[in-house]
Amino acid sequence: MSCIFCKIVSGEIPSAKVYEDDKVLAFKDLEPQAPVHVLIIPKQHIESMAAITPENSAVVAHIFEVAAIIAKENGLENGFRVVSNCGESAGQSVMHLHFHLMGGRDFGWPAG
Ligand code: DGP
Repeated sequence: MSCIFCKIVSGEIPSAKVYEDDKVLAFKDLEPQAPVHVLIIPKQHIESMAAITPENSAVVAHIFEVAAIIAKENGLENGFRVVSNCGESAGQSVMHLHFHLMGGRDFGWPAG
């Protein structure tokens, strides 16, 4: 298994966990871009948003439920951003589906 996020799921690589259940893991990003920057990932290896199908999409809905919980726990009442970079042009660097939950500062739009 070469996927670094699969290694974080298995515990082979340590992470600062903020949420875990049987389907999903959330942990602090190593290179935070905001005061709160958490990565929320499915435990199952899915390469990216481009690999979402009717068979595996339920975990995405669950990830958004978890995002709302984490945002509340971190006091992000003023707002937060959830981003999933998909593919090379979007800057995806880890090929395991993940959602960046960022908050604690103002964000510009459009991003990038
Ligand atoms: P992206 O560029 O959208 O694929 O985001 C990947 C993010 O993953 C990037 O913000 C840095 C983070 N990251 C990479 N390796 C590790 C790691 O080993 N641990 C943690 N906590 N974050 C990592």
